Amino acid sequence: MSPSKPPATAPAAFLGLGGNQGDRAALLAEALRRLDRVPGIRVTAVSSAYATAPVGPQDQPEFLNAVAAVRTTLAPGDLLAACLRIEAELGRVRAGRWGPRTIDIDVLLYGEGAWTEPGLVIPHPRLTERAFVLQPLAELAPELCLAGQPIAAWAAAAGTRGVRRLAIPRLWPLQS
Ligand code: X6L
Ligand code: MG
Ligand code: MG
Repeated sequence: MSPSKPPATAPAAFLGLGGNQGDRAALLAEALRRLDRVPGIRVTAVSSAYATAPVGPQDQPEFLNAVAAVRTTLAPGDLLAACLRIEAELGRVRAGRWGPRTIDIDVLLYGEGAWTEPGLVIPHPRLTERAFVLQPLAELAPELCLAGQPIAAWAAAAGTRGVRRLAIPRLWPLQS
């Protein structure tokens, strides 16, 4: 392992990944590989992939969503910058609000903390409403407490409508 990989004591963060253009599974896997290769980011666990109905504008293809746990020595803003760089590398074109995308990588949680800076709010403000992130996040961290309730309770409240867990593709462990 590279010496630049964060130690197990580095803050744990959770990233939400999703896309609905191109080879969605290959793009998710490539995004995870690129995240893990960033100095200061180590991917430690990845949820199942989920096929999810689009939320917001519905005249677009079905999404593939997943959540990754990472350890990072990067500050939240630098973690977000790495996510946005990988989105751009993987062909994301920002066309209109909430439109189709090859890959979207959101910083959902960073340690126990709350952070706000221009362009970044942690915890992600709509995290507690969206089944397409709560279901995969609940696989990785069901007992993690968010706004007074465990993730599992938020996930149960959000339900599974429009969200289907897939046995394949398995996104983890990363293939070299
Ligand atoms: C009214 C107006 C109600 C807008 C909801 C919801 C907008 C979610 C944007 C909304 C509204 C979003 C994904 C997605 C998007 C994704 C699935 C967003 C940003 N990203 N649907 N829709 N997965 N299934 O990753 O989350 S656009
Ligand atoms: Mg985003
Ligand atoms: Mg998003």
